[in-house]
Amino acid sequence: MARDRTDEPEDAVLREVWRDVLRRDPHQQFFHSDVRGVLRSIGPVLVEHPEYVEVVGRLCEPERVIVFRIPWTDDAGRVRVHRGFRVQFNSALGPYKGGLRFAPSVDLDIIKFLGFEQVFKNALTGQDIGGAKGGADVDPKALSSGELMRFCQSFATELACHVGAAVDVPAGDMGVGSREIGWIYGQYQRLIGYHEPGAFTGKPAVLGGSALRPEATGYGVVYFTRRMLAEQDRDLDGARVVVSGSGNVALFAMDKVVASGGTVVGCSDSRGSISEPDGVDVELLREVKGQGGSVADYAEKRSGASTADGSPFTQECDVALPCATQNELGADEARALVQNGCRVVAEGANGPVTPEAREILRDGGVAFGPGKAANSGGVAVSALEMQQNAGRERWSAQDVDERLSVIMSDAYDRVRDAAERYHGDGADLENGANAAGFLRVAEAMTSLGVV
Ligand code: NDP
Ligand code: 2IT
Repeated sequence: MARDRTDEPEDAVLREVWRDVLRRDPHQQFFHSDVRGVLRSIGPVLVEHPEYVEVVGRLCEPERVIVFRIPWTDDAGRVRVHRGFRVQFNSALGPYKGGLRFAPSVDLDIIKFLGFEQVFKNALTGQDIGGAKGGADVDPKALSSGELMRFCQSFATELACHVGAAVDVPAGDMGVGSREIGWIYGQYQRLIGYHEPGAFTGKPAVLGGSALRPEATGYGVVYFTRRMLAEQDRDLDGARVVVSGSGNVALFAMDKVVASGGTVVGCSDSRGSISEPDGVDVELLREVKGQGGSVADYAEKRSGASTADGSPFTQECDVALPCATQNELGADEARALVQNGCRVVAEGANGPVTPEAREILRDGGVAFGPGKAANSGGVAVSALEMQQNAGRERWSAQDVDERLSVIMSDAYDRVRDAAERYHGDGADLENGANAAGFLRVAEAMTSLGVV
């Protein structure tokens, strides 16, 4: 896709930016695909705001890319080495902010793609945070708890001189939860020699982690989905929902679907998918996953559940929430969703729906909520955690939930309004998210001058 000349932007400036992106890193397909989507959306914004044309080239080049070695010793005494990353993409709106991913598939392409997404996502939250992403090419599930702690400490030792409450504030992502953030923060604090809880978010509550940060992404996706359904005069009450994944985002999204009167009829993990028309028992699933089990292990305990080899999205549903990983919902799944009468697809994960699948959904009349808006609840509550840490405050779960709900609703309005303004009535939310995110970042970059 990336090298197809017919895919080039028509506008001369955007075309030059696109060619530079391809030339600099010819193999970064995830990053290319994301940049291309944004360039496609912002043309009409640049017609209204020609003063923002000059920021586009700078916006597509990360401010700083940090790649480092992570040496550590395993339980057998063997020295192991992994590669760590932090891409500090854009700091125009505030300190760099974004998660850390531990997964074998992590490489510079994935981290740049996630960092670029984060710039727009963070802008859409309305909070003053720049965009970044990081991680390491490690499989945390293959490590003992002691090994993982030592790994996190080695990772933090390298990262320490690049982060800080006013510089760059990492959080969790796939394979990194509050336990790992606690270990990373512990090593960071030891190195700097004083307390700086605002340097990391998603910490355990006892270290200053915000109430509802673990739940925030999953709850936020459902709040966003409710606004999408309301646009169609529908709601979640009685809706059949497929949620892929069964990690942090997926499980809390399932909780909120059930609390909203919906039924989770299917889910998945890295080892397979299940279907359960009468509704997944989310607490039991959480328990099984917490013990290292799979969705298939869960299904064995439930008479109404069955396992399937392929994707969870080929079964009948009204709403689909891909909450596992990138590129998990392709053309075949999109066709099945259209055929089965699905009304809304909202991305809990980053980039789970392929560009081809998005087109099929659009043509099939299925509303699509892009991740940079729909899953922004996690980073939004991270920003609330930074605020609490800075003020030495602790807000109640109810207080945070009310703020989250308002932030998601405002993000929806921002995206909807930009879609209509720049791409016409009925325009899809992806164009709106790119346009609205760009407007905020471009204004900040222009105000700062050429830096
Ligand atoms: P977790 O590591 O907690 O969970 C990931 C889930 O996805 C697991 O159930 C995992 O399976 C499953 N999975 C991984 N790879 C595949 C695959 N190839 N096919 C099917 N299932 C797979 O991560 P999170 O829930 O935190 O993150 C999920 C997504 O949400 C990611 O895209 C992340 O970037 C995004 N996100 C996360 C945020 C957060 O706050 N955590 C915020 C915004 C977005 P298994 O259980 O077998 O390991
Ligand atoms: O993709 C994401 O938005 C996250 N992993 C959360 C980032 C954060 O800083 O809370």
